[in-house]
Amino acid sequence: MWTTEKNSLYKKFEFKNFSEAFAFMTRVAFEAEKMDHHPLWTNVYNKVEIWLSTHDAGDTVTDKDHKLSVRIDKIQSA
Ligand code: H2B
Repeated sequence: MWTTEKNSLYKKFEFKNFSEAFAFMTRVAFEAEKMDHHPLWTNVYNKVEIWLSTHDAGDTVTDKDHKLSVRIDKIQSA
């Protein structure tokens, strides 16, 4: 579930291993690029943490962040 943290939408994802985590990140990267909306994220082994905010709107949460969060959830459950 996405929460609000540091003026961002935040969620932590956990996968079986690094390959699964990185495959997820690759899919998210293509989606983000399509939307011209790029996440702040970290990855350590099987964990991916994502913060979504809109820098162009003064680092606040906007509709673009909500849209990308929905797409990321779809990628995760695909
Ligand atoms: N990603 C995110 N998350 N927020 C932005 O405001 C943003 C972005 N702006 N990706 C875009 C790129 C902008 O900086 C460029 C110039 O299009």
